[in-house]
Amino acid sequence: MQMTLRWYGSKFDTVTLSQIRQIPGVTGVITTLYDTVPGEAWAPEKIRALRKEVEAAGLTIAGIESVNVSDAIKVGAPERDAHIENYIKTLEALGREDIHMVCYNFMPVFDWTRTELARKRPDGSTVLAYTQAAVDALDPEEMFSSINGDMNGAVMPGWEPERMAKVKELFELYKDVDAEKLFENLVCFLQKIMPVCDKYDINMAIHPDDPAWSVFGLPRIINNKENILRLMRAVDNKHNGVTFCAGSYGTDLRNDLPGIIRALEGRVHFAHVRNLKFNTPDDFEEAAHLSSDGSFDMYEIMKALYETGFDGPIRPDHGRMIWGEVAMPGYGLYDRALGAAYLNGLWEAIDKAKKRGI
Ligand code: DNO
Repeated sequence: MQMTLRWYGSKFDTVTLSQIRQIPGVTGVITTLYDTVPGEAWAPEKIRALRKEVEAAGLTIAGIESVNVSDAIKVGAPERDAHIENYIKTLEALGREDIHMVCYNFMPVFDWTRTELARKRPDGSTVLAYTQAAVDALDPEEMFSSINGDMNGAVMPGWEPERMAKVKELFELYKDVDAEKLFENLVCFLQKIMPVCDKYDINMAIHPDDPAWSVFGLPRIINNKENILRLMRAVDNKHNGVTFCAGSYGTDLRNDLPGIIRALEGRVHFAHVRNLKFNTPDDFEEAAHLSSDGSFDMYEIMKALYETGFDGPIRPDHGRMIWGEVAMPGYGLYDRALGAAYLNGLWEAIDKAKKRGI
């Protein structure tokens, strides 16, 4: 595996490449061209410039998170074919720059949903949190304004103000799209892009729905072992793979996280490893990465990755806001650096124990 950190680019991130370079064991970044519009093709020269900037800092681009899929592709609107053509052009351009992993999601309207961006924990840190009661009490627009104030001046991916201004239109677009239709549209998208992925050896890695159930009545299709395996079978190509995200599959306590990893052997191309602390099954907060701080066994998660031969990029995920840092919620430097060091420690211990036959 390659330990990485997500980095939003020098224009948008408070964390710098030189800081990332100093986290022990972190050798790459997961990044994106943040100011692109889903449906448009990425300019090859911008990808090249980004790559040069990252390499000049002594790091590599270990993958892209995300090349976003447009709503037209998700709902199967008339512009779908043109948007898929553009997606293919983007993949070609990434392949030519030697980038071989692309994370994306197929969630309708919202990328991920949290109801609080700065819930205070007993140790004084603040974290992202979700409580179903808050979702049930608000409509999507109200929810956006209620969390907008907590963004520390950052624009959160999936919650861009321009997008939220169109929230009603977006809901309208999805009104006839049920889970089956969404799944069909996803399969159609993947079938069309597989040839370019085969040509450039690009691993597509679908991010699960977060949380793993329907919010505001919108369909969710990538939320448990059965559904993700159905997608793997529907487009049975190694390049049709998965982002294993512990914090997203883990929102549903019925999901056995190491079991999902093992069932997906050979198809996990990217891993987001983080911990959640459940107060009730409907209320959770994003804890420190350490097993004992939350509800998941991080050792078992890392062991399942190790034992299934996972060799893609991995990253610590949303960190707590600690030590007075002001950054995009979930994406500060300090707690993610602690997370990377901890996950590297688990990996080293698992690796050595295996090699010594312990
Ligand atoms: C949240 C992230 C998601 C993820 C996308 C992938 O912090 O895990 O926004 O990047 O769903 O397309």
